[in-house]
Amino acid sequence: MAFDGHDLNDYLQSAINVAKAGGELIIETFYKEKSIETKSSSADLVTETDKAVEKLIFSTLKNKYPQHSFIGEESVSDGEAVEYTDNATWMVDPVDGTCNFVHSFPTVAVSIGLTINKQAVVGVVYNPILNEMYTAIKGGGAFLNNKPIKVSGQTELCKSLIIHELGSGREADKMEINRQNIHRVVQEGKVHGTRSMGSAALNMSFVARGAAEAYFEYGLHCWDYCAATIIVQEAGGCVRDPGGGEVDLMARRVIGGSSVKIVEDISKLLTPIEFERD
Ligand code: LIP
Repeated sequence: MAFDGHDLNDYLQSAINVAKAGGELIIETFYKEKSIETKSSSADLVTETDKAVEKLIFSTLKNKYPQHSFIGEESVSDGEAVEYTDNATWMVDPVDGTCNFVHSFPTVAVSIGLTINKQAVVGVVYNPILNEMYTAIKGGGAFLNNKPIKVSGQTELCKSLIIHELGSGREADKMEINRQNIHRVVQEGKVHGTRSMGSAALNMSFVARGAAEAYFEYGLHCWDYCAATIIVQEAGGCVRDPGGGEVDLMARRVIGGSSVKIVEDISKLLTPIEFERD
């Protein structure tokens, strides 16, 4: 599949290969004791494995695509600037769900997305522990372990299962708005239930596979939702900025759902939580 002169199939295959290699490192260390450091808050964690997986992914993809740009969770934490342009840009979260990884809770994923002209066009979300590989390229459909997936298509909020996250920030005012948002979605939306898996990439992939109707979060980063954005879109779902309009990968907020109606109905119930852009 070509996009603006780029061979998306080649990029997808490279992302799949390197996600599997990164996944091997996660599997090796998953049940071992980890050395943990904290970043922006006591709940924002990083381990040696996060760093090793990002290093592996970056060195492999930079070697193959030296003209491309790269944004990675751990590189940015180490002070690298986020440079987001129209250039082909890889957005990498080596271990999405680091807190889960630390606790050997099996929803963790290597998340590798690619944007061209600021649009997500390739997405790989790989959970090596459960051996689930979600993939998509623009115009090519979405897959779980090579089998096509699609969203549930549900349009009624009162028949929906909703995923949300507390996030890793611990500022009291933001946590309070988050709590009120969830409360409103449950009470006013009369939803079937809510879930939190601790990984934005997997949360969105669950919407893509039709296992939940929507996911929203404020405060996450571009590397958490870039790959899964194209996966949900290619599964027939809708991904937007919860403030309205197209999804904005730098806005640190996202809502993805099984239908435009579900996304709009939930968005109306949400009070925005402000974060500095990526
Ligand atoms: C995590 C996200 C999750 C969010 C956490 C964190 P990490 O990514 O996937 O949805 O709630 O705050 O950002 O830090 O484990 O890669």
